Amino acid sequence: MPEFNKVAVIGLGYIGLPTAAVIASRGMEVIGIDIDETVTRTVSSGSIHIEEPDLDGLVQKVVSTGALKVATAAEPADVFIIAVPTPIDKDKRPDLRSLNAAVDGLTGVLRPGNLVILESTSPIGTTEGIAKKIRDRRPDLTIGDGASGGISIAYCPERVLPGRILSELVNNDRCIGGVTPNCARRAQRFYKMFVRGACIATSARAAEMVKLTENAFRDTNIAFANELSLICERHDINVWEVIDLANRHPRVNVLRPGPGVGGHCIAVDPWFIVASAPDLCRLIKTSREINDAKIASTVERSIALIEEHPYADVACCGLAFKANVDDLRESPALEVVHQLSIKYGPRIKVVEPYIRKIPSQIGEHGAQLIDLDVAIRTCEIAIVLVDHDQFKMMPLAERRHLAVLDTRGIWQDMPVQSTVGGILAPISAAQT
Ligand code: SAJ
Repeated sequence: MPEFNKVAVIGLGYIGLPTAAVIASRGMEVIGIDIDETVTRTVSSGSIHIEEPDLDGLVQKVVSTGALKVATAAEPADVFIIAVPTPIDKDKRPDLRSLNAAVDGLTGVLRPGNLVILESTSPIGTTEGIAKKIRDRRPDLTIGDGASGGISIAYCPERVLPGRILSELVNNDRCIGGVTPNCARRAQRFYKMFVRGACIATSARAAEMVKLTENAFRDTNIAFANELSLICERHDINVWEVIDLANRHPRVNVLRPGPGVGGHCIAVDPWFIVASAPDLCRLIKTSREINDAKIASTVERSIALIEEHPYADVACCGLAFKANVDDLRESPALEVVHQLSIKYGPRIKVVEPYIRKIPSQIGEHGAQLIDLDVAIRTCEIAIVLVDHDQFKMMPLAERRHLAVLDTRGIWQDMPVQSTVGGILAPISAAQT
């Protein structure tokens, strides 16, 4: 009899739904649990509520075979995977309300020998806190190895990149932290059933710190690139050229500057570390502040360019937090366009191929969502905020008339006289 037959995945978002679908496709019985009935309705009809390559086909398949079912409350299973949002509150401290509700929901249905795994990004000590809560509420259960009837509790952070989730879920290495070594080994056995990457056991606290470290590391590196872009701008040097040339050094790999850092992970997780040791977190906190400040400087640069063309319409290219996704959460592009729409109203034309409806906070000022080719034909100014492939592929001949602020460095082929920190100066007739 296999050790793990039925798996409950709590939270059917960007991580939970693909995880549930992949596990179901490996022959296990999966129940996807979400408190949002529109989500469970969508999934139970074999559809999806998020944009992710190939996920629709996989969900359709596992729902139609009955391997993936849904519910709005926890029910008994062998394994529970918690994949609910763990955002920050207005004081930039972890907001664990969804996580606590998920743990409360599953405590009542736990049975001896269950395995409980937390995948949500969490502050250090959260997994041990879950073990304590379970011990307090269910004194009939012990924590330990499933073989002796104990409940095993582990932390295994998700590491997948939106846009490549299905492949990274299976191929990435996993770091698995148990509240005891036996808990880690048990969770390792579970992940090996569907993960091709290495599954490495550690303690729960170390695994929590590993996850936060990964995203804080990336945030700090992007902050370096963003700060560099401002310094290059001051010195009238093309930052993209500097980065390309510096990266030819065998031990240098500068990341790309942009309009700020978005998404629900990198713009959020470093604050979990800061909240845990405020007196020690100088670099991590400053990096967050540098990346956040890039939004304001992008707005400032946009205004400077728009003011040079008092009657021109402005094509704002991209709202998503990064290339080739539909996700607008914590998106710097969305914030930049929001601020420009307040100032310039109907002159703002938004191009975002991944959404069908303009967000209300932008639309209410008269800005419209239009197609890229229309925007390029009818606008004189373009502000590139996201490096979607569709924007990259726009031929030079069709966009050479534009005055461009290219915050992502994707249109570096424009025949300009000077490039200033990502700004491609407007081309005069004499220059072309
Ligand atoms: N960005 C830049 N310059 C760069 C790279 C990224 O400005 O050179 C910006 C992006 O445009 C975006 C933000 O950073 O606004 C974050 O994008 P990302 O692609 O770096 O990361 P996410 O948020 O999509 O996913 C990250 C990943 N973490 C790391 O790469 C360390 C992913 O593996 C995690 O699973 C995910 O966070 C998560 O859920 O924690």
